[in-house]
Amino acid sequence: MLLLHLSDVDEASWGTRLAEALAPYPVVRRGDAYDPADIRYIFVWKPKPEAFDGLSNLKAVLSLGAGVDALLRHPNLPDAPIVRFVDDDLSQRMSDYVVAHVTMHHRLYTRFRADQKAKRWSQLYPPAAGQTTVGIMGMGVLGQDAAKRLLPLGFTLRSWSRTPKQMDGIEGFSGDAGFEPFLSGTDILVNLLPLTPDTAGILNYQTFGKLRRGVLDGGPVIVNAARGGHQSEADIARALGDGTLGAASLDVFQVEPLPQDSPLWAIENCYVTPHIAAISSERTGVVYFSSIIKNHEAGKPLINVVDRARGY
Ligand code: NDP
Ligand code: OXD
Repeated sequence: MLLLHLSDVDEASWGTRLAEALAPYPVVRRGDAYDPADIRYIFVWKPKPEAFDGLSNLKAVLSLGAGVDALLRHPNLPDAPIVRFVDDDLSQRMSDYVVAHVTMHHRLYTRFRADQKAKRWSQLYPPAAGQTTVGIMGMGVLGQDAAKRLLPLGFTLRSWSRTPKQMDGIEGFSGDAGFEPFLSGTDILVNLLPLTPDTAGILNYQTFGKLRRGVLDGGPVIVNAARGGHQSEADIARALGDGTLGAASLDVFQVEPLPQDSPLWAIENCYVTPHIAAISSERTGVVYFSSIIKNHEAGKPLINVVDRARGY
């Protein structure tokens, strides 16, 4: 039996579609009558503290989110494998966001927008894409997809990951020793890391100060589409104010929704979006999670299982 526990998501709609896809396999929702011991899979997004109570025969926890940092912090998380969402549609949406913000900053949007407001005709030629280096932190599913879509646009690309990665046309850096060399040649820093104890707070003033200066007018740029816990918002505000950073695009925040009194709302060269870079689609998600359950029930191994020791 599959149990749904989806907060802030249309649980009824997911439930109906999963029941259709899995029929005759039983699917239940919170509030339905069921014996917790019959639940073999639970499908979660922002599970409440009691979400896993009594689920003594769980075969897997299915995470609607690609990022599992909050799930791993759940106080009553059972010791079952966690399967996270890995999906072409999700990757495409994330890359859409990354490409939009990288190209916007590469073409000095902040500068020309300000010029237009001031009715100022001031010619300044942005560097060619090839002269601009985009550094992607996190070369997993989403980082690799973003890189694949930025490459044909002509950008010079580099990546940073925990273990060494080789991708055609991309200069790879890894580990602690590779971090500063990676930053020192980066003009636009894109964060697609998972949030773990090792990556928390990585977007800080010290990091910003190590990025390359002199290529983009106004200073280097950061694009954070991963997690708010990666960034110090006080440091971002400071760096945007004193020119250490030329601009920032932020989709995620330390506290969401971003509090009304956050200075980030009003900073001209800060582009705030409300955690919408990439949504998990119901259409593709139902196919993905139902096939994982069917395959596992048929004796096949689970895929995209989170490594709890690594934290992602
Ligand atoms: P993956 O697990 O596929 O990739 C993670 C990458 O980060 C890997 O390349 C990994 O290195 C690298 N990494 C992990 N720890 C470190 C470290 N300490 N130092 C250097 N590199 C490290 O994740 P995804 O690409 O699927 O997703 C990334 C994140 O995007 C999610 O965790 C989530 O937080 C966020 N996200 C945000 C969304 C939004 O709407 N804003 C939507 C979906 C996801 P290695 O390859 O060596 O293992
Ligand atoms: C995710 C997210 O991790 O939407 O999937 O942030």
